[in-house]
Amino acid sequence: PTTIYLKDYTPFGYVVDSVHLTFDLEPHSTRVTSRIAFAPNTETTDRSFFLHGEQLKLISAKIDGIAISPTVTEQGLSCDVPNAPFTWETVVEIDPANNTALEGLYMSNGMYCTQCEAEGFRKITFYPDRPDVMAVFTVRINGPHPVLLSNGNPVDAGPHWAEWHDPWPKPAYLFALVAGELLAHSSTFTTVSGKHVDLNLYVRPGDEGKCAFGMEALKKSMIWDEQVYGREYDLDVFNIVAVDDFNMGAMENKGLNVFNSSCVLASPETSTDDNFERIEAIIAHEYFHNWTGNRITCRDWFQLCLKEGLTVFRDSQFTSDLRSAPVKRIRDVIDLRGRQFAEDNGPLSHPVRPESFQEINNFYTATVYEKGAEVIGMLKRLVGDAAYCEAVDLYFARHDGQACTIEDWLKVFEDTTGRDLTQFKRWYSQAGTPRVNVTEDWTDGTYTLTFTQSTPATPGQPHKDPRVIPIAVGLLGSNGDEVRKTEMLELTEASQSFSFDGLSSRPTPSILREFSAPVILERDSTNAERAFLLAHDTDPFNRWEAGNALAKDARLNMIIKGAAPDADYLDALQKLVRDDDLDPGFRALVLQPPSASDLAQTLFENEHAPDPQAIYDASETMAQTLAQTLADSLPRLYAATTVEGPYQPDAVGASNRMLNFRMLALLSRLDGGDQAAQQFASADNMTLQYAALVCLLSIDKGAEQNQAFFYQWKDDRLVMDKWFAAQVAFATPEKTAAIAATLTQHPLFDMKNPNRFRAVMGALAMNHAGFHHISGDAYSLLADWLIKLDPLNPQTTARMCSAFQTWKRYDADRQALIKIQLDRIAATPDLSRDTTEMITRIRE
Ligand code: B3K
Ligand code: ZN
Repeated sequence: PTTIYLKDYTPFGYVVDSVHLTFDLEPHSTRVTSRIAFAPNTETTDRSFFLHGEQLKLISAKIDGIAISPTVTEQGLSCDVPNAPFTWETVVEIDPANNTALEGLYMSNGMYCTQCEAEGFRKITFYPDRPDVMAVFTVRINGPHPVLLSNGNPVDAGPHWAEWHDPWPKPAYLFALVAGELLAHSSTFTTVSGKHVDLNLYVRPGDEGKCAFGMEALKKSMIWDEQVYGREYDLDVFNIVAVDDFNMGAMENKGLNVFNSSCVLASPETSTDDNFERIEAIIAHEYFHNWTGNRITCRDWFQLCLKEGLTVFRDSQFTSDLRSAPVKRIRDVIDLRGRQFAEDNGPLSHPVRPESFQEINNFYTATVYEKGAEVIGMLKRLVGDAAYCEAVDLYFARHDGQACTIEDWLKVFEDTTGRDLTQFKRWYSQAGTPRVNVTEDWTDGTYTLTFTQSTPATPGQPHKDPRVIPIAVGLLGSNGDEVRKTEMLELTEASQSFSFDGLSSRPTPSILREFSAPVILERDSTNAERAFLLAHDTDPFNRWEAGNALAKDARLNMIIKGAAPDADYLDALQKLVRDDDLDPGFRALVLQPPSASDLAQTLFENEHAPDPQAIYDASETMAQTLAQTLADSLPRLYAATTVEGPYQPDAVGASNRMLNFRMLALLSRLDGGDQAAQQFASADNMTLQYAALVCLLSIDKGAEQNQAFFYQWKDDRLVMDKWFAAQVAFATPEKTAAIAATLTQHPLFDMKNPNRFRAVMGALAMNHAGFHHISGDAYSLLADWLIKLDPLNPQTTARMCSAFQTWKRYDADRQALIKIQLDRIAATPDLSRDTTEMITRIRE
């Protein structure tokens, strides 16, 4: 496979003035007629003419009306063209019904839909399929379906046809088409300047009762973007379509967002609080792309974080504004440490802006998205809120309608603030998570913090230079008062000290408040200090972080030293649980056990090969001890967090239910699951029903409820995904692989549906002790299914290979078992480019 390099970028020799597409829809032989106005690109002298095209049957090609015979390969087509404006016309035939890769035009339950990002448009017609070629599209669809949709505004329609025109020039990856028997849940929105917009959420018949929440989330997003970023919507319609077979969450096609149905459909009976929050965030994310991604797009795919990092940052600001900001921040950091740190500290480590790739779909990663968002957050902390707004305004004013780079993005900050961001740019070019070590000194009334930064080598990057790291620090006095408000220290050197004068006594530092930079902070601390911070820190994130450090240390001591559950930790939690002034969601997060993979990563960093079974055993013992220690408080707090009245997916209710779930989980350790069984039986919403099922499965009970759940929900695909996943995710280690294997034989298991495949195989990989069970059964089961799925759906297969990315953390036996599977996958004949690249990188 060929490797593509950022440094090799050159513009295309031609610009596209307009594109006219006609689709004659047929399941196995859809005809796509294109008429494209090309003109020489004055920015380059290179006039070679190559159009991408894959899996297309060329029927005819013409230049200015004259038939030609271009050279066609598996990748595309080339031919001689005039060195002057010309009209290009082709007719091609494609087979959507046999498209199981779910890229390009494909069929899902009888409906046609498209997924073009990153390079799927080339499976629809011959085209310069690169984001820096932007054009105005007009699309005509001929087909018998009642709903025929494309980007932009509707022009006209008749029986069995519809025409759409998108006035905003866009790259081909934002093209979309949908056709099918769909129902619309409709509403309207009036923009800040008084423009009327029709909003539609299209779903399959039967799903119309699950649209209301998504529609409200869309309107909230539209208002928020006007108010916070000054961004107004720019078409007469905004359409969203829910699709059951989809490789990822959703896609921001201009005016026609396509969503995985799991990321848009919601109802109290079928969706949990977490589902509601996630749906709200994804709808916002895709909507926000209209400006950060669509109006201003990426020059090339190396710049992916330009749109993704910024849009993730925007959607987390949105969720923080609508819900609890501290809870959102804590959850984001848990997620970052779980997924991005694992990636950044293993064989798949790559910079936020990668410098090479074989298959770009393999770079839609936690690093590009979540670390990309953290980088924007750091930039905002460094320049301040007002300067951030000014720079972003300039970005929109200067680059609207353009395909941009990270350099363009940083330049608006340099121009508005006068700062030199050369060193800051290392966040985009250097892979790996910086370690920041802190020591402190207290001499003659001066308190000094000394920070030392270093980043371990990552693939292809043996040497790392120091980065600019914003470190938010506050100081607390002995009674818990803040003696120094939060200050943003800028660490720029490999090692640097910061002093604080005028203090009457040695303070307790609160460092890296709000998790001000995506680094690993190394600092010697005591249980007493952590308990103090958990009780008093004025920064909610660090308050949680202190509890999290206690929680992790207590478990690590059990694992490494065979210690008993730590009394200080148990005591601190007892105080926390009794503190009714604290937000229930916050308390739930402190009570949430650190994830097994987070513990494994920390063990590995401290030169202990993690033993997944030992991590599991320690966590079980801790849960049992915690339940006994908190026994008196559990029933009271369980009752106090039971939300009365009909279910509402609001933040306050969800926050109470988070703590309610923690209480039930602990209660189940004491009553053998009686309370959970009762809750399961009486639940009138999925949050409570699913929580009860999870509590039961986690103590290896609930067979009866599991079956009842199946009969109640077997006709609801999305709830069935939960059913498949829960049984695997919460299985005990020795049973996990067998349960997953049995479920793959279930009549409702369908490997072609990515949600169902991920429900079983994703849950298998997430069940840490089960996946890494020393039998090796889970490793070989996952490999079997990756090998089966690869010829059908390379994208989903490649993504799931990352389950193996942490393999070098583990002991020699497990490494040997995993190596066998990696070799076996690598040796599979005709393995896709996607999976080949992933396995090669992981094996290195
Ligand atoms: N931009 C899409 C992701 C496309 C993934 C292609 N493999 C969704 C999003 O980030 O909003
Ligand atoms: Zn995105």
